Amino acid sequence: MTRSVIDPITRIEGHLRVEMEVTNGKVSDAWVSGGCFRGMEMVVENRTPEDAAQIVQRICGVCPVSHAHSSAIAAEKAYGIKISNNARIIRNLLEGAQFLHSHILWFYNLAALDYVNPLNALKADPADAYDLAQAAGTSMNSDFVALKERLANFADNGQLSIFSGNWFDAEDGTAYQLPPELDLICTAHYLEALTMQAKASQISAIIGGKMPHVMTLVPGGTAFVPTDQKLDELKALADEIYDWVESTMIPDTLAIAPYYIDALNWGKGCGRYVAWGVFEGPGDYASYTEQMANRYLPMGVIDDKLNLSDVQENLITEYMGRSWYKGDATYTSPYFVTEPEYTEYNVEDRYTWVKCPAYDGKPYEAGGLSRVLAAYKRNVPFVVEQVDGLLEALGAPGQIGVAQSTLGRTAVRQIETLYIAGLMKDWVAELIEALKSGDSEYFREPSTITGAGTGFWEAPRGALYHSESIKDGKIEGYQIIIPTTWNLAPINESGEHGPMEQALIGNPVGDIEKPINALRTVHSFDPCTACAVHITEPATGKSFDEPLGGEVTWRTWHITAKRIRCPSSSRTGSTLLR
Ligand code: NFE
Repeated sequence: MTRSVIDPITRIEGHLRVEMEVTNGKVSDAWVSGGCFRGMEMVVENRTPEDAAQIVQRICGVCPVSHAHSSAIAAEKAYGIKISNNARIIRNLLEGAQFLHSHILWFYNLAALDYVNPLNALKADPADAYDLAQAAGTSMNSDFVALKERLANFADNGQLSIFSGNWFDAEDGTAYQLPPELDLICTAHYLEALTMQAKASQISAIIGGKMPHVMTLVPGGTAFVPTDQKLDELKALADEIYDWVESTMIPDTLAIAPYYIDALNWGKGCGRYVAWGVFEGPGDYASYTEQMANRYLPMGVIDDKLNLSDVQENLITEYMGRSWYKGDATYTSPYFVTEPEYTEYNVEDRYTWVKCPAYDGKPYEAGGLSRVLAAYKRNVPFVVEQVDGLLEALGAPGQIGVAQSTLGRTAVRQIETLYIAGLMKDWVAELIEALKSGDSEYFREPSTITGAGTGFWEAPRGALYHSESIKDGKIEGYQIIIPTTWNLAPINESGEHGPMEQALIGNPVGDIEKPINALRTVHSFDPCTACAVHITEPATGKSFDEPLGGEVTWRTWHITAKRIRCPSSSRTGSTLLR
């Protein structure tokens, strides 16, 4: 038995440590630890819900729109507002643009370097790369000859820049399996992906005023009023992103997958899934449950036998006993409590700032796989067709279980990306039609400013929950459960590991220093520890009722707990804290 530790995990958002027990070449036990405290709930107390929708976006620079959306929905539920049709479409476009940005970023720039070795591309014959790209049906828009020269210059200078610090030499150089020509193609697309992310963020900025941290998503609807010129710009951008996702991201996934097919055999995790649903559907609804079930990516709770049910809010709990919070209570939604109390890093006791959310007392996975499974179980036609096609391409027709794996989790998210890219085109067309018909309602005033509500929504990384109680327009209590909190949950009160910990157990480890398969599994969840936990702001003067008392040092991270900082983005935060 040996311990293998990855700390910090790179190519994610935030600060994550993974500790594993390795026995006979496999992970036999695992603990994941988020190394920052998030106190955003405390920051928004006594503010207005309109302020909260702005402030909570500062939880993260990658998924701010989802936080604004979930917060706005919570306020709308508290105030009894149903938003207008125009607001619904515009907010879907804003959310969709952020999902596309995040999914493209994740696949190419965060996860792909676990499978693609740009240094091996130096051995590629560019002419063969064009032939291979054509055979794989993937795009040939980049100049493979020029790219190879660029990579050679990088290597000659000994400065690998964005490609440095990876584990391309893991397992004595056998961990990366792609032929050099496919490495060259995917490296070209890695760079194209940066441009496509910028285009997705352009959509966010057109509608949201800026990105990250948009200005126009407000409780009651939207403050964005489209003009013909802006609609033209949105249409052009949506078309371009769709074409790229369809012609590049999907075929690349199918080209890479056969070389790592073994990764269908591990990384399953807890095998239970939560999705609250995202992208509001058209028409009226009689209940919140009906609203969530009719979203374009619908709500669903899926148990370990893959049975689907509707969400029941009172089954959502948070357990404190293995995290750095006071006591070991299990709280039930919406009566959650955030009282930080750092002790020490000890995997036998408390070892993370991430709380332990559960549904019906059990760990549940959140994310793209959860959403796609919920849509599949609810017979969303595009998703059913694409998932069946993917399973066939992976050599497992009809076997939905293979999606429950490291490679499956990575691949199905591309289906979701294509689905959302297509919906973006539809929503632009729908908005143009709505405006032509003279619909000009964007915002609805509340008739009361006291109440309580929960915003069930999705961020790119999964099920997102903001819940608030409001009295006379001021927030009395606010709680958030972030997607990555579900996935990075520590051991629960029954001794069961959280979803990522379970997914790591059983992973083959061929190189104790560079456990690349564990890294592939971690990245398949696309964790954002910065979201799952967070830091609050000294500049606001906001302080805790019971400060933690002095400086807490935990490995490389220093948290001055008396006056904690609320970064405008997680990256800024990590830099400031170092
Ligand atoms: Ni910081 Fe986030 C997303 C949220 S974390 S990225 O997506 O909420 O899971």
